[in-house]
Amino acid sequence: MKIPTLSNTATVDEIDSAIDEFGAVIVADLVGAEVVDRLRADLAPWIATTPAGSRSGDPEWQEFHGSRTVRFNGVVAKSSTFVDVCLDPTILGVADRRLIPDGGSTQISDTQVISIGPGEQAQYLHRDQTLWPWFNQYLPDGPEVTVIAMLALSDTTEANGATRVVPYSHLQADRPELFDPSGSVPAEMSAGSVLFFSGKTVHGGGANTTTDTWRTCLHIGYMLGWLRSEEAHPLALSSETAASLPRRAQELLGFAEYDPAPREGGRLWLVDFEDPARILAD
Ligand SMILES: O=C(O)CCC(=O)C(=O)O
Repeated sequence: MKIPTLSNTATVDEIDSAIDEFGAVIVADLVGAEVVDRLRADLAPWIATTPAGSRSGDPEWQEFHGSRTVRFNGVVAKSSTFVDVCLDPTILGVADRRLIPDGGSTQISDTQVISIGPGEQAQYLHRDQTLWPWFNQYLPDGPEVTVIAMLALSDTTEANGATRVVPYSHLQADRPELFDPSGSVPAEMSAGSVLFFSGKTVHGGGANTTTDTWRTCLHIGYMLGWLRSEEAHPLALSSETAASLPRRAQELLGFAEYDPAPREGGRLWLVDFEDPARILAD
């Protein structure tokens, strides 16, 4: 079995349907080579100097992060190109399509470079919606809480640690540890391709069995706008830089209010009843 792959002319509807059916889909060559090159160049100093392994002392985090994987957040502050990627009409369109019916406005939970080095073991299987574990009691139904766009910054292969996805796991309620890793399939793709998957889909980073090839991807987690994000973007990015971003990027990164309209509900993330984006602009 293989993860379905669509061409970069696929519509948001087609991508959304493929995620509904399989739990994940690859859109080949979605992000142009020029954008990928700029991202790689912007991020190269951090990729080169961030030590592999976890910075956490917590053994569970250490196992999750791996010992030969370079990871860091704060991509919005490290690459001005990131904004083009997170606003890409297809990438953001898929996130909005899956999240807005349930939640109002979409936000970004995390921006994470994950570069899996030679000799790394497979990451344990998990669901990204477990960041907010309360929702797991409603599996496999319940709202879509988070949608992930995993952009390949290098070619990804089974050998170098391509993300492993358990097909149809978004339609099941079993805990991730009950899934046999041998039933997972690798998201092999060329640089510039994007693996989309549901927060309900069981997956994990693959083992890197090569001796000399790094697998580098950018994980962008979009989430329901009224949840708390994994990353505290307003502490990673200066207010001056945030003020220069397009309004939609400010909304995605928590520099603007959450407005549920046209649905019922309160406005959230205000300063004295005011939209923070208006204060940023002063
Ligand atoms: O690196 C990968 O392929 C997946 C990583 C992942 O799922 C995670 O760290 O949450």
